[in-house]
Amino acid sequence: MATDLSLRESDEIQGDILAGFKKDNVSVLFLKFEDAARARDWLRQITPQISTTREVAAFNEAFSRARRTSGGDDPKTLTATWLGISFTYEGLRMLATTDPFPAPPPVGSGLEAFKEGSARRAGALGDTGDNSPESWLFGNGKGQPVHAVLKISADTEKDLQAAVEAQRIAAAECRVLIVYQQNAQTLLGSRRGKEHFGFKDGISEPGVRGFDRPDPNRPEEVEGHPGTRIIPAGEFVCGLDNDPNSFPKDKYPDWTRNGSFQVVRRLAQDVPGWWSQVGVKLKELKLAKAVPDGASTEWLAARMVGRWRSGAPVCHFQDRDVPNNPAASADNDFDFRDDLEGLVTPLWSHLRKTSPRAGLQAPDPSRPPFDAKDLDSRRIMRRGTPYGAPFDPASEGPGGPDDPRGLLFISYQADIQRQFEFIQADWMDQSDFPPGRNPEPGKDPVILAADDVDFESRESDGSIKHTSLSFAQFVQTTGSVYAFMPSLGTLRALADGRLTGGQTGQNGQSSGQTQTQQGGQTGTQGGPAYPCDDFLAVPDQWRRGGRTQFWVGHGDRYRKISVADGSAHTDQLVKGDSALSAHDCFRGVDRVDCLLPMPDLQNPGGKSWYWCFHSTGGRPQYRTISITCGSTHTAALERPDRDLTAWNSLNGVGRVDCFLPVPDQQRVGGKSWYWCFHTTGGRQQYRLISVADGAAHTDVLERTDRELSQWGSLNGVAAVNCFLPVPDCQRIGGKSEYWVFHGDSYRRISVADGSGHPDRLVSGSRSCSAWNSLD
Ligand code: N7H
Repeated sequence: MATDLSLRESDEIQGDILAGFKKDNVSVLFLKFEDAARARDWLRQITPQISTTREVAAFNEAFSRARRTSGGDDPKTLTATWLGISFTYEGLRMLATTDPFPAPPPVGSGLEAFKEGSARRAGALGDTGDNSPESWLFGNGKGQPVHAVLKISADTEKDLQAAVEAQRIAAAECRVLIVYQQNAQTLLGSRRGKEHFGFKDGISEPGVRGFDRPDPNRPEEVEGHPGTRIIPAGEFVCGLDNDPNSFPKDKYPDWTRNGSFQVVRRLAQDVPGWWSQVGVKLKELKLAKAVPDGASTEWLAARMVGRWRSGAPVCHFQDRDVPNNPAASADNDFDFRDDLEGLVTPLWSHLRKTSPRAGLQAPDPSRPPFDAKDLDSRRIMRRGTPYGAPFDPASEGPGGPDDPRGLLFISYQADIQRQFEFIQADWMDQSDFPPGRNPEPGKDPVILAADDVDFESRESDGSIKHTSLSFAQFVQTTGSVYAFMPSLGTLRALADGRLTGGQTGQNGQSSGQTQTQQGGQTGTQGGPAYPCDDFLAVPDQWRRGGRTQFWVGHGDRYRKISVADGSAHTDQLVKGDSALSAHDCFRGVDRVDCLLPMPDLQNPGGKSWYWCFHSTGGRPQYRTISITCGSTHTAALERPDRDLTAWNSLNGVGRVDCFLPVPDQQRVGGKSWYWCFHTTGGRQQYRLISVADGAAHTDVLERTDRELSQWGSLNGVAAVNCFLPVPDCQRIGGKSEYWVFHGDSYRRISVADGSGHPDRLVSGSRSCSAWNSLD
């Protein structure tokens, strides 16, 4: 059975939730709306720039592939800048002009936690004393309110600055104030991938059903990541299937569907303080003869975390760290079942406090330990990045002991209460977790200490010795916000002042109630439209009897329509939706990105040939198919999938969206020229390529990528889905006309023959629902 990885293709779920941004440079802008109507204008403007899971997943996959090909170096030319947007409860209410919770959310639920916000939940979370909201830099509920959180992630500092500057201008124009900006960046050199205490982070993230490929031999775990359990997507994305122990998926309000709740916390780390405490505690343990003679500060610190600095787990590498061992650093294949007492990895270590796996003894010791599966509903998706310069005792400036540094902690979950808050309040901050033990294990000494932990060691007679260690706290909460990261559909609805309405199916395209009119205004109209992925002219039905027939692809379906010649270009549905999977030649294809007719193989001997581009499983590929002319139009697979890298001219392309044949350069001198529109690094660009006639169909990159803004006729279009030639307006008076489909709208443009191929907007964007055949 084919593995369902359809979440990788989601245009609805924002990037970063399932497909992490994974960028070195991050800026989080905490925003306040001065004027709700202007904030909606701002949202309408930035929504097309918001990353989707499909884009980020495809990029990450292309990046990893290029890295493997180059023997481990980062591909310098593959870059992307990602944007993610989320809103606090007050922010949602202002945009939607209505209360997102007309009835109070269920008591004790994550929805209630979101509505109350981080500052009001502070007491229960250990955010008291030095950690209390009074000293927070944002989200404290008393200073400037936070309505939205914009996360910007880029490969280089320069790209980040440019993106932040553009967003500053866009926000200022719409009276959206930046009340706080927190920059963060991955540490460099030998510290890469580590947080400020010096430990590798981001190793253990949950796998997600429908997004991560299961291992054929251990289907409950992610392929290539032994020990990483695959858990239901509904634990992170509201409204999707979730664990039976979780908040019922159908009790989430409609506007949350395909969105995720986000926790953002600025956690300041006192690095010298933390390490000197470890040294002091080691001396105490040595005096108590509770540790082996050779135990070092590193040895104890590794037990506090549960992993050594390199990431190697203490349970597999008990005596010392194994630096420069990539397999050990990524090792996640353990579950503590063989260490229920915590003699190897202490029960109070950060790892076991935040994710006890299968090493959690039930309070009644006669009962078996919990199964790791029982704790699936407590997992969170962590997307944090360190901020501040790394500690350097010799530095008087950046890097000095007083220089601010810490972790910009970000997590995604469907239920803030059952997931983030439970981990923090009921596990990390509870001395008696795991429960029923005497002495109590103690709190998490990495983050939430000011408590005694019970250090256990084995005596020579086999008995267990308990040594109490008192830890002070060296991580301080200095800002916190609970936000909601909506689906793309809900973002469009919010920009229209509604909570729902722009909503779509699970991975789907927008239902088309948002219409872009000429001039860039947005309004609503009509029934749902049929957003088009691609058009293919039926080979022998071009302008026959004054009508031209096309197949129109949409997701995993297609239909047949016809368009009449003449000024009205009346369109009709010829045949309703069929499943792509009904044809062998599309087997395994989730969605066709575009079909390119082979220029010299159109109808020789009653058969036409096509390259079919698709990015099933997030991997850009193409296959060759043929279609026979005549009444049945039988389609056949001629050559199976190959990677896009087989095309010289498509080097570095993330996903091919569509080709526009250069009208006066088709089969001229044995070559045909195309503008190739592609999405790479999260944004659409276009390049010019040529394909030669002949068996090899040699392709050449004729001109490298350019921005869409070079096309005056595409002004305001974020990405073109496909071009449809207006059948009776091809090369008439030196001009060819096309309908350009973008989002759930279309417009009409013309392209002139000759050098420069000047383009012109013929008529502005309207909803696709204006087509009878696309309703
Ligand atoms: Fe933690 N650290 O450096 O010690 N964290 N964390 N965390 N954390 C983890 O396995 C750290 C914080 C989790 O599945 C590692 O990926 C620091 C909060 C969870 O085995 C390291 C801070 C919360 C895991 C750190 C901090 C969590 C985890 C090992 C704050 C939740 C996965 C790397 C300054 C409320 C556990 C890895 C698993 C791992 C550190 C905060 C949760 C090194 C410095 C607030 C669920």
